Amino acid sequence: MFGLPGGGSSLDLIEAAAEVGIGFTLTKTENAAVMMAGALAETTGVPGVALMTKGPGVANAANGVTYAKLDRAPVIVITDGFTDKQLSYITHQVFDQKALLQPVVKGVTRLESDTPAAEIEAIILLACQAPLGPVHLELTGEVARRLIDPPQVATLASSTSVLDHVALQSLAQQIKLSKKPVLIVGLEARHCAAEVRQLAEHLKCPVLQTYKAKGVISDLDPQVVGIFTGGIQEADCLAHADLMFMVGLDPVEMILQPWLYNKPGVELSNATHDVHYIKPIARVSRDLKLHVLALNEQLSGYVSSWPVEQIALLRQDILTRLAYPPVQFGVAPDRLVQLSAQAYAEQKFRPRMSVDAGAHMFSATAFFPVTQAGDVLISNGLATMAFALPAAIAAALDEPAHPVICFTGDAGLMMCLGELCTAIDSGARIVVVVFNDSALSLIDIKQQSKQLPSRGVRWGRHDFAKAMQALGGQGFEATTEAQYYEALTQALKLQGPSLIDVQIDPSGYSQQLKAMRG
Ligand SMILES: Cc1ncc(C[n+]2csc(CCOP(=O)(O)OP(=O)(O)O)c2C)c(N)n1
Repeated sequence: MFGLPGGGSSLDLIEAAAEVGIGFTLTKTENAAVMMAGALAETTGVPGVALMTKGPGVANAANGVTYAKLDRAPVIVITDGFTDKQLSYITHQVFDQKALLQPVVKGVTRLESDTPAAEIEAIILLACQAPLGPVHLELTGEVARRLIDPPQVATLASSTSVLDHVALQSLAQQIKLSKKPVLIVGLEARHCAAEVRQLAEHLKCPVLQTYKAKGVISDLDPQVVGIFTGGIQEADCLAHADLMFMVGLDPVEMILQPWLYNKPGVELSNATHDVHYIKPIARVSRDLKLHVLALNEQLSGYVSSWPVEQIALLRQDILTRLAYPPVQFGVAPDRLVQLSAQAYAEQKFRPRMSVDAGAHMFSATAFFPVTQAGDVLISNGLATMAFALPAAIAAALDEPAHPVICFTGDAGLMMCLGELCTAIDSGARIVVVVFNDSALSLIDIKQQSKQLPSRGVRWGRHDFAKAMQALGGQGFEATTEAQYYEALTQALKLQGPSLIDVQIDPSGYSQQLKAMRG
C-alpha cells in the first residue's frame, strides 16, 4: 500500500493492513502514491492500493488516477470521505470527490451496504477486467471502524474463459495466407509473455513492440526490430509486410497522429475499444492468453517467408536513424543509455528501467534492451511527467535484487523531487539518471520548429547531485561518458538509491524526433 494518510479512515487502514502483513510506503504526494501502486500493478499483474485523505488529498491524486486509467493499471484508490451527518454542517474541504474522479475510475463504492466484503470483491474484480484500470473506494472513518460479522472467505470469482473457435479460425486463416506478417505486441501481452514468445517463434517474422510491451519478447531476440508507436520509425518494416498482426495492442499506446499504414490487420486482444485506428479483417477481443495458446497450435507448420538478413537489416536501420547527432558538450543521450546497458551487462544485473515523459525518452526506449516483460515502466497512455521516479521506487521495493535505472528529465524530476526522500527512507535500490539540459526539451524543440523565440521553456542549471546529497542520498555528477560510466558502476554496487546528474546537450533532439515520428 502506498499513500499519504489523513486523519479519517487512513490510519485505521494502515493499522489493519499491518495486522495482516501488508506494508505501507509513505509517499510525499498522493499523485506519486497512485503511480507507485499502478507501477507495481503493471509489473506484477496484482492490483495496487493507494490511500489518501479527503479534499486536497483526492484532488492531488487526480493525475495519478488518470495515469492508472490511461495506462491500464488496476489500482484500488482509497480516499477518506464525509458522512451525511458531517455534510449537513461542514463545508471546509468539501467538494464532490466521487464526481471529480468519476471520469477516470471504473467504479466507486463506499462499503456502506450490509455486505461490505462483497462490495470489496466486486470493486477489485472491476479493476481487473480488461481494460484494466483504477477504482475508487470512498471510505469514511466511521464506516472503516464499523464492526461487521466476519465475511465468508472471499473467493474472487474469475470469469470463465471461452474460446471463440470461429473467429480464431478466420484469424489463423489470414495469417496462413500471408507471407510476410509483422507481429505487433502491445501492453496486454505482458501478462502472457511465454505464449506470445512461442507465437513469435512459430511465425519467424519481425516483431515490433510498444514501449510498455518491450521485453515481452526479449530485445536480444534477433526477431525484435524495434518499437511500435504508430510513427515513422517502424514504417520501413511495415512497408515490406503484407499483414499486421496485433497482439494485446491497446490503441491508447499509439501517438497522436493519424494511422500511417495502408495494410490489412488482424487482432487478438482482451478488450474492444470504441475508438481505434484500424478495423481488423479478423479479430478476437477477449481472453488473450487462451486464444494465443490455441493459435499456437493452429499455426504449427506455418513459417513466414521473411529472410533473416532482412529482419536484421531493418533492426539495424532503425537504430542508425535514431542515433543522436554529435554533441558540442556533455554526454549524448543515446551514448548515455548505451553505456547504462553496458554497465548492467557487466555487473550481470537484469536490465530494468523506468522512463519519464520528455525528449530523453527517445533514447531511453530505443537503446536500453530489456529481456523480460514488465521491465520497462513508462506512462504512455497519459504520458505524464513525474512518473519515472515513483515507478522505479515501487518496482525496486518489489524486487530488490535487481536495481532499477530511472531515466528522467530535469523538469520531470523537479515535479516529484520529494520522492527522492521516499527512495532514501525506503532504501529502494534505484539509480536516478537525470538528463540535465536545463530545459523542457520536448517543448523547446516544438517552439524552435515554429521558429518562435525561446520563452518559458528554459532555466539555469540546477545541481541535482548536491540536492540528493543534501537529502541524505548518494549523488554523482557527470559531464563526460567516462565520468558517467564510472559513477554508474559505483551506483549499481550500492544497496540503496543514488542519483547521477548528467550534463546533456539537447541540440540533437529535434533530429531524433523527426526520425521517430516523421
Ligand atoms: C504532468 C505533465 N505536465 C506537462 C506535460 C507536457 N510535457 C511533456 S514532456 C515535457 C517536458 C519535459 O521536460 P524534462 O523533464 O526536462 O525532459 P526533456 O524533454 O528535457 O528530456 C512537458 C512539459 C506532461 N507530459 N505531463
